[in-house]
Amino acid sequence: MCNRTLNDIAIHTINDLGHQVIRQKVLEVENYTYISSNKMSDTNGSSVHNKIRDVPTLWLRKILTFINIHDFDKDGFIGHEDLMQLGDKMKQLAVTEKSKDELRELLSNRYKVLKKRSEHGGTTTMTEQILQFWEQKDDPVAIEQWRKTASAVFKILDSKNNGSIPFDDFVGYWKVLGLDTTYAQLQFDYIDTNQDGFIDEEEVVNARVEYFTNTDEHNCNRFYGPLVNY
Ligand SMILES: [Ca+2]
Ligand SMILES: [Ca+2]
Repeated sequence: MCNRTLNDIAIHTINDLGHQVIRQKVLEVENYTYISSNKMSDTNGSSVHNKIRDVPTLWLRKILTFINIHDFDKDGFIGHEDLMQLGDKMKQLAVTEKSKDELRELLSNRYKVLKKRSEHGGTTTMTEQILQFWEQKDDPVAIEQWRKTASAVFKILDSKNNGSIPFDDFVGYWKVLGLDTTYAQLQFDYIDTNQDGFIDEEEVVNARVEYFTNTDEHNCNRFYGPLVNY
């Protein structure tokens, strides 16, 4: 059963710059749809049009939220500079040697992915990043990578190195990401599927992967906080 309160939450904390960027980028997405649908002679054009038109609204808001909170320099997409800033923020959480190693590994892997993309023409706009998520959600290789990332995030947050995260450690993650922690307990309870009051690695991995792969309009997963509105 979906928690109604979670479902009703809209984002309040997004700053003006963030909001402007989101609005502008969503306009770009819509514009992209329009241009593509008018290029019917272009075989790729019509398939791109279908893809964007089919993207469910709630899923799109989840992805926009993910991109927005990681787009620290507010240029509209997640790039190298954002990765560096994420590393700086996550450093506050990585207290054990094990979690410091995990953070280095996580950043190095993400850096490689970004570098590889930029060498192949790269993902350089929000529209492209959204479409990429849309394709990846059905790609077992991408999903496996998401699992690995979630597992690394879990190990970074596991400050006592005992395979179990209490609410305090989870809320620390939301704080460094700059999320409104008012709703952190609701999401913590969502992740804690066996309801033992702690979140373990499997629960975190499942919740993070579900965030990206579940396209249901009633999905209550708010792994990255309240969703942006546009
Ligand atoms: Ca950026
Ligand atoms: Ca649990």
